[in-house]
Amino acid sequence: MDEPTATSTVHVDGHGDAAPSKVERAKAASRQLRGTVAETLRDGRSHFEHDDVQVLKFHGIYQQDDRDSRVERRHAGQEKARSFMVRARIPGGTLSAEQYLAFDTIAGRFAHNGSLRLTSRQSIQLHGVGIGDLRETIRELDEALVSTLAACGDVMRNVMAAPGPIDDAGHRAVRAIARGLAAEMAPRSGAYHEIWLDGERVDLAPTADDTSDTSNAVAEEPFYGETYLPRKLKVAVTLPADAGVDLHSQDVALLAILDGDELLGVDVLAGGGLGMTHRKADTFARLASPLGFVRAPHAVEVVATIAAIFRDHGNRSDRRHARLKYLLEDWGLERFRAELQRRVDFELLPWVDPGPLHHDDHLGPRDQGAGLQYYGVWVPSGRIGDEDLPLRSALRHAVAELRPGRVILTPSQNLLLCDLEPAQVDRLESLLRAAGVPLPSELSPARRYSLACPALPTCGLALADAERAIGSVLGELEHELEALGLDDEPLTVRMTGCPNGCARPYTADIGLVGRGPGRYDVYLGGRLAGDRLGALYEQEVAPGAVVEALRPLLHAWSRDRLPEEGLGAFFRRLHGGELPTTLLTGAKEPLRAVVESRLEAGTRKPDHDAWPLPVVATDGSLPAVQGER
Ligand code: SRM
Ligand code: SF4
Repeated sequence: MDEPTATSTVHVDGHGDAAPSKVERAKAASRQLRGTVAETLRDGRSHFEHDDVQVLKFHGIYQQDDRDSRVERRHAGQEKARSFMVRARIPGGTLSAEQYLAFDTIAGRFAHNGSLRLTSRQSIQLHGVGIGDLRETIRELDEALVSTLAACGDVMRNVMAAPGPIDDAGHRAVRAIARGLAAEMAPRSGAYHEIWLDGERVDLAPTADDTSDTSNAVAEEPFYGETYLPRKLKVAVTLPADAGVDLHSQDVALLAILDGDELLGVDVLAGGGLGMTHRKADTFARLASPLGFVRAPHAVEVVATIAAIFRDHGNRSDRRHARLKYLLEDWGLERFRAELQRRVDFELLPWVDPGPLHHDDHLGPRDQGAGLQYYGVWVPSGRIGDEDLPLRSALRHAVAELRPGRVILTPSQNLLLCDLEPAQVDRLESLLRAAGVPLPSELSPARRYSLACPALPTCGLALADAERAIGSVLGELEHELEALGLDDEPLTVRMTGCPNGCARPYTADIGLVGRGPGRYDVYLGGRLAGDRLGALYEQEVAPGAVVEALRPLLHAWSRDRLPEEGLGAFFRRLHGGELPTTLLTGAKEPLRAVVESRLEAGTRKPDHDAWPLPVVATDGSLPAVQGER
């Protein structure tokens, strides 16, 4: 591919007349992700300083501290209890059994409580790694052929892919595109090897304080240049039959369109993203808009070109506005499309109707084809540890004994053991049962589909608990739903410790978003398919008061819902067409009072289409999803 290269990169420019952000300056001075990371490690320091903290992210490493002990330590005049989160890059979430076992071993040696944390983007994080163990952690992952480079930072992040291990043409195509993208968009800098693996330093001009000569930067990073992207870029590849990657939350999503076994091409969506900031009305969550369709050979190039437009025109002054969604909003879809078309020598064709999209969490025993089966294991909030439940030991035992051909991580923080004989699936279930691990068939839908982010005590941005708080909320909700006869109804509950949206709360039926310690904003109106944004229902609710806040609505749902109508859809119908917005901003008034007064007046009659889709493309609407869950 000749185009796109970094030759047109706006080096350390800001946005318009505005100065570049501190992070832009740190990137430019880092000499392709080197900074002084190696020196800090060599000198045995306890932590990294500011610019290196930014550089480290590109290596998949976050400097964190134990938020639980922060105040106490400050009062005692002690340093923060610092440690590191290490995130891997695992395209499409696919690991071999050996790689899974390597993660388990490494977590046992270096991570807090030996736990592994599956992420909402099909990856694994290790928390609590000491600074002195970082090199060994990365070296051992490298030996297992796993990299952490570009798991974080202003690059294309871990590419998500339809998780089903099915060996059909659609899944094969999706996996091939995801692999192609991961290879094409990986940073080329030798810094990762120098710092973590072989220690050999390649000295590059320009030096830290001379950023004017960019020729070496472009030579080493032909795509990313010296300042990489303005912000992260999240990409997913999927197909209508297995569309559970939350494609509308992605910066760029590709939806494979097949005719029989032939891959015709991909529908392209762009500009999704969920992060926003409380009380900052100019930040918003946005669903990706349909851009068009490109033929199969151009699938990788269309993403690389969108990334290049983002690289060249994204906001480099204000990181709150640096995501692709803001560029799309600033420019409008037509200008963005025109720029994309101008840069490529293939045609951007009209969006192809993909038909209904099917969401599948792949949990429990499933046929895989060719006499094989796979089994989806439910992992509460993605945490594989041995503390509350001996899940880590049970999975280690199962993977070591059964040697599944693949272990696939799903976008719902779960894990699939694949390529098994039917008898092995029986054995797996008995191992899980013996360890007391709940089987998917034993879970309520609310629990099964739930997601929570790590939040406290590791996340530096958390305002409240999530992973540690969701269990009690689910328990109370299950109780209420059971009493109302709704315990079998599919329902998504997602909880985050802040409005950044890491567990994708705004597209859930019920999204709980941390506002402060023990206080959550409640969003309603999404659904399992992730293609609807919710709206703010109530503010600052304590976890123990969530069910109470929802009770009138839950009662009305049990009474007046239409067949197949999920809570989010019911809420949207109740509110009719009067919900104000195409975008969800941080400045909304909560809707609870309006909804409750409607409920007192009686549920409005069905009017499914009245709720405007949050973002409707000029040339077509978002695809329909099976049912109205
Ligand atoms: Fe996230 C930042 C965890 C998926 C939006 N996210 C963070 C950090 C790194 C906090 C930080 O910057 O210091 C969190 C680490 C916490 C910890 O202790 O582990 C963190 N994000 C996660 C994970 C682990 C949540 C999970 O429960 O699985 C997910 C890791 C995915 C991966 O493997 O790469 C994760 N984050 C997401 C998603 C969901 C998705 O991508 O599908 C989103 C919403 C989509 C989006 O990007 O808009 C998301 N994370 C953010 C944001 C808001 C970004 C924005 O531009 O608005 C931040 C804050 C930031 O980047 O400054 C953030
Ligand atoms: Fe941290 Fe907020 Fe993301 Fe949760 S949503 S992991 S609290 S940044």
